[in-house]
Amino acid sequence: MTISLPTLLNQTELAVKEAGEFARNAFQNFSRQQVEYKGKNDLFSYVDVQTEQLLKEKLGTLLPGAGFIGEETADAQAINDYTWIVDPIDGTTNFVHGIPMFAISVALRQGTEVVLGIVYEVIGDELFAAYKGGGATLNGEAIQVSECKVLAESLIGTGFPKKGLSSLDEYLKLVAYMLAASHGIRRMGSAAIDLVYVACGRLEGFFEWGLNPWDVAAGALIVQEAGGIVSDFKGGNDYLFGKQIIASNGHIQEDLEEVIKANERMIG
Ligand code: 2AM
Ligand code: CA
Repeated sequence: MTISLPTLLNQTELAVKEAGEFARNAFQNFSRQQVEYKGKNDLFSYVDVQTEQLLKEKLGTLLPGAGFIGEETADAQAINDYTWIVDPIDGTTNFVHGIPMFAISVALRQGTEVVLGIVYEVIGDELFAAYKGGGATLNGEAIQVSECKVLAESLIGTGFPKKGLSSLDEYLKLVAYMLAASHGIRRMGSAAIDLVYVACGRLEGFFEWGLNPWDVAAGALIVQEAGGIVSDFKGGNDYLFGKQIIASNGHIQEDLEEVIKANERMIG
């Protein structure tokens, strides 16, 4: 199957915007009584499920036969030559608390390579997009990572561990170090948004562990296409399924790796 990535990206953007419209309306009418739990601190609602359903239907028509890995879809193992990797709402905890910072994340994987990615920050109406080799855009305008060269002048995104809090002490040591070594830390509550903020130069770097492929697949490609670097904690490429990710403008990548390596017990 031969596809044109720029054409497919345009079509995917339309599908994502339509799903965004649904999520935006749902956000404006949402009540905390509608929250459900997959586990402790693991929230979701009908909005996650229905947004994913909407996307699944639309994306299915764009690329018949493609696999689909979505956060909410239980039988999600249908990996194919082409596979969609979808988080219908990244930042669900923000969503259910009425914090307007959440995103729809859609990536397309061909074989083992992510070739297309969209992160749509719904309430801010900011659509970040990239396809392999085509650069990265925000609402259609080209974006680049920041030119800042030193950690001391960098703003760093991260997320706090939610489950398996056994490594919390190590994590807090890392945060304490990073706070002193940089301009500060931001915790957006959406890894997809953290990543695209690196891509457009609002953040210099980002690190987190315990994330799933649907949280990072699209954002990681967008960072790379904006001139940045993405790796696992050891500097390798296992950031999609490996549950460890560092992303940066490239200039501070080694600094971030060094700092995280120094917390070796944590990265295991
Ligand atoms: P979500 O909103 O789609 O659940 C916040 O630091 C990031 O961690 C978000 O991308 C969030 O994705 C993700 N996240 C939230 N709960 C999680 C959990 N229980 N396990 C792994 N990742 C989680
Ligand atoms: Ca989600």
